[in-house]
Amino acid sequence: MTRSLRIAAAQLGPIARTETRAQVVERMTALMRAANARGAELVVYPELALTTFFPRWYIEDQTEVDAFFETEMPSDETAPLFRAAAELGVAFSFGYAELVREGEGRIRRFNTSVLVSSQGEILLKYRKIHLPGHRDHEAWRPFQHLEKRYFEVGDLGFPVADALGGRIGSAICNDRRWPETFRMLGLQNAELVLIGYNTPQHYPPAPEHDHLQDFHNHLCLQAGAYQNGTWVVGVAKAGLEEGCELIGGSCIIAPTGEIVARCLTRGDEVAVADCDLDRCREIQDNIFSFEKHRQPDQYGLLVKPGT
Ligand code: CDT
Repeated sequence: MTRSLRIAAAQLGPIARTETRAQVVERMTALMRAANARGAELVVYPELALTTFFPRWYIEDQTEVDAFFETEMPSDETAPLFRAAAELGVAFSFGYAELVREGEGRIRRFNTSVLVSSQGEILLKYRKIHLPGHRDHEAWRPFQHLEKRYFEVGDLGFPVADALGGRIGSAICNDRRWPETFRMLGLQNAELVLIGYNTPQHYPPAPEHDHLQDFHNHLCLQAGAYQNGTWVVGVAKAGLEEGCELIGGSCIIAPTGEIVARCLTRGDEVAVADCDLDRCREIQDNIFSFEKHRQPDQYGLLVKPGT
């Protein structure tokens, strides 16, 4: 039996602050239908897909911040996406801001992504571990990047799920820049890694790298794929969003590190590819056979606290 999965990277163009979740879900559903018309069995959306990228603003009123978070999934507003998936028989993955109420009034907030079966079952949940940016308002910046303020570091580790005929892991945006993310998934024999992102073209701390943002995006995604012999799907929220230009470049990458499909615009767009999960073996059994060639005894520094 073939283990080929037809996957769509469903890139979203900009989402305005005034845009409702219902409007965004309508756009996402249209992309799902377009992907399904091309035979896709899995549709992958970006990080924080349901709203504008709110960490760009310093917001003092916590109630206003919490309005960007979801307290349940599915919710009334996201239900149409789940219904469309059931109707079309496609699985999907997307990111959202997750607010969890625990005992004694404790509230926790995470930058989360889920992989959902066509029947609405959550197959995999991941909470972002590498939170970029800063915690306090920094007036010198043209826009803020307050993920360290609004989210806690994810508490679920780097899980994988045996689903859709393969082994699937997730990461979120800045996670892709860290080889440890991919290696944690690679060590669990991941065959497919789903990654949504919101990456500004302008990087205020080192603007001399602005022209390299698209290059660095693909550099990390392609290296992660090759060095772990896994398929990678990277999906952007792209375009000029509330005055902040976000890169696009959503793509599907083979275990050899080659980009096999990619979006060409910075708007709503799907890119589709057939991903034969058995191709992971070409890399995982040979050049990057961990069993044969890794030297973990020599890597102690990697896990020494404080390094
Ligand atoms: N969303 C996210 O993680 N974005 C970061 C922006 C650069 S760090 C401020 C990224 O790594 O793409």
